[in-house]
Amino acid sequence: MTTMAGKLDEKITPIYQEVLQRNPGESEFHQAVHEVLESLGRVIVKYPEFADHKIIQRICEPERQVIFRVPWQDDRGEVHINRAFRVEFNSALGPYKGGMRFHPSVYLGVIKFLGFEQIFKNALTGLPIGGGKGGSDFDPKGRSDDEIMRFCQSLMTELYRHLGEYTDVPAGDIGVGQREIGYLFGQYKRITNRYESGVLTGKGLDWGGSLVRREATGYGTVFFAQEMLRARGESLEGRKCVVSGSGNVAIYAAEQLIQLGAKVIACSDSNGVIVHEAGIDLDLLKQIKEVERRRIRDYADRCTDARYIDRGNIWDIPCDVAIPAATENELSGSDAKKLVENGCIAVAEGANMPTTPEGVHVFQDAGVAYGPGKAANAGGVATSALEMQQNASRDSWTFEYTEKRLQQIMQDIHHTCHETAEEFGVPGNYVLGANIAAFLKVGRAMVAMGLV
Ligand code: NDP
Ligand code: 2IT
Repeated sequence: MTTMAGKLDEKITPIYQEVLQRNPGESEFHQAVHEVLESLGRVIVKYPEFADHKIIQRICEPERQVIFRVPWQDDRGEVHINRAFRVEFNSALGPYKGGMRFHPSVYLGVIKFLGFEQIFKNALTGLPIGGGKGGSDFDPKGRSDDEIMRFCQSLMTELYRHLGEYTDVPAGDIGVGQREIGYLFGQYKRITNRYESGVLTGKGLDWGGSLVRREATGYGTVFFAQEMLRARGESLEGRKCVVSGSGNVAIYAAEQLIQLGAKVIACSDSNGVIVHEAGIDLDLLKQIKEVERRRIRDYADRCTDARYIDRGNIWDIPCDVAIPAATENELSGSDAKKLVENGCIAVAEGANMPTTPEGVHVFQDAGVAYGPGKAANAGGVATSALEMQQNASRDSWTFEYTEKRLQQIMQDIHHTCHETAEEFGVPGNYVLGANIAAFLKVGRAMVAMGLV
């Protein structure tokens, strides 16, 4: 449990109190709402019409929430029951869009925090996508392919009725990658008798997927870090970097860091940390995580100059640039202090809300270039929207073209956040810049569409 570090405007405090009272026990959702509401005091002074239309209250209430049972059988025939969610948060800018997370920690509060963040992130991409998120408390660790398939089929047997390329378009997140999207798509296609490519993103390249979608979140996060450094006359070249996690986002953040001349010296999973001062061997990391689906510990067994720290804290490793890419609240106030003491100059969030509110304030007070997840990791969902564009036109783009589009989108997001922060009198504050720019875009669309 974390405390909320900043202050709310007196007109906004009662709105937040109501969110707490209407959504008891959902601490991650409270945290995400508080962070956005902290930024909005200046907005309602400048644009009182948003208060008249109760835009903040409306944005904090999901348009629709679906909770359902997912029964499935394991390989021994034993029956299991999981719970799944889809929170369709806001469709002012486009169909609900956001990933599905399979992890035992999933409950309504986690999906609501992620869905809420997604509204603002998706607005920042400049593409026509609303905000949503889903997931299940299913734990995929150690499950066979057949078990994963049966689980995905059972989940989609309920979820399909809520989806559609113009309605709600899921993708991956923790525990959901191309394999799971394949099983979900197959079942959707079978039930609906429609080859509706644009109903899911993160698909395989042979069946409607987009080049660069796999790499997009990690690459985009690094492009954002590059822009933050460029704005200060610095670069990533020769920088020592630490990337937490070792999943989809972490691996491709590491890959892009290396491509831009930085050195990645550490990564992690929920059991421990790998430190490899010579620089992480990406092929080995991909072999262990993507091909063999094993634990990060194996890296040190196969690479003798790397060290494994069981239960270690990755933020103790001195670095210039930190990329949290595992999960929410993985980087505390004391971790942030340690990073600052060790000379860290930039933090770009690949994960959603990985830094606690105390940690964010430590970075901001120390003048660290800090890019919040909803801006820095928006490259994943942006490329999902590019996948939808390709599906709608029955076309597929080259890697080079798609990567250029991604890079341009990340530069535009950085520019938007940077300029908005200046305009509202808080230069360099990407949190305020991101929250205000995104809120204005969604809020204007909601006002224009009337009371719906
Ligand atoms: P993956 O499942 O591919 O990888 C997740 C990584 O984070 C693993 O190394 C995992 O370790 C670690 N991790 C997950 N949960 C925890 C936990 N509770 N404690 C410690 N470590 C944990 O997921 P992604 O890479 O897709 O997602 C990582 C983050 O990026 C999430 O916050 C996600 O919401 C965010 N994100 C993802 C996008 C995408 O396109 N995939 C887009 C934007 C944001 P272990 O194997 O030990 O569990
Ligand atoms: O958090 C996120 O932005 C994602 N998991 C990706 C969502 C998407 O629809 O591609």
